[in-house]
Amino acid sequence: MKKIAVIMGSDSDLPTLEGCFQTLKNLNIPYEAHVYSAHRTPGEAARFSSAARDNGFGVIIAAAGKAAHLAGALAAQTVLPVIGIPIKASTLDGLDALLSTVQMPSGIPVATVAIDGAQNAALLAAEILAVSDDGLAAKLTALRESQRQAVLQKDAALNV
Ligand code: RP5
Repeated sequence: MKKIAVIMGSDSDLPTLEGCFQTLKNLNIPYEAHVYSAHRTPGEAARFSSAARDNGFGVIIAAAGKAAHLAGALAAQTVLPVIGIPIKASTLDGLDALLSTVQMPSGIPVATVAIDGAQNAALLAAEILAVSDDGLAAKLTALRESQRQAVLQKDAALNV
């Protein structure tokens, strides 16, 4: 199975990514996590991304706050799908990072999840890998069913 890269702009983003790591672990998807900043370590970020496909990665998840250029900077170096997680890290409550991540100019796409949407980033990355992995697709289908059952139980509990 291809690996997923989880790149964060700072180790201060790490707590927000817990849901991403946990979801990847639950699905038994191999991943690597790194701290590379688009601003502070632009060379390392570019080198990682340009080599990621040859190094066995299938998707890159990029989490960053404030003027969050990381996802776009990584996407510029690869044709692997890049998923951006805007991190709530400033007085602007993550709206700065959301706009910086989602408003990519034409030609270099970044699939952007919600502010702090770490779990959805992992699930979207898994769905991308599952296009060519029936076993992973079955796990994701089972997860959807467990979510459905959980909601139905909550519904039933309202009317006892
Ligand atoms: C971004 O700036 C990082 O992704 C982080 O969300 C934010 C603050 O970084 P630190 O100053 O905490 O290192 O680059």
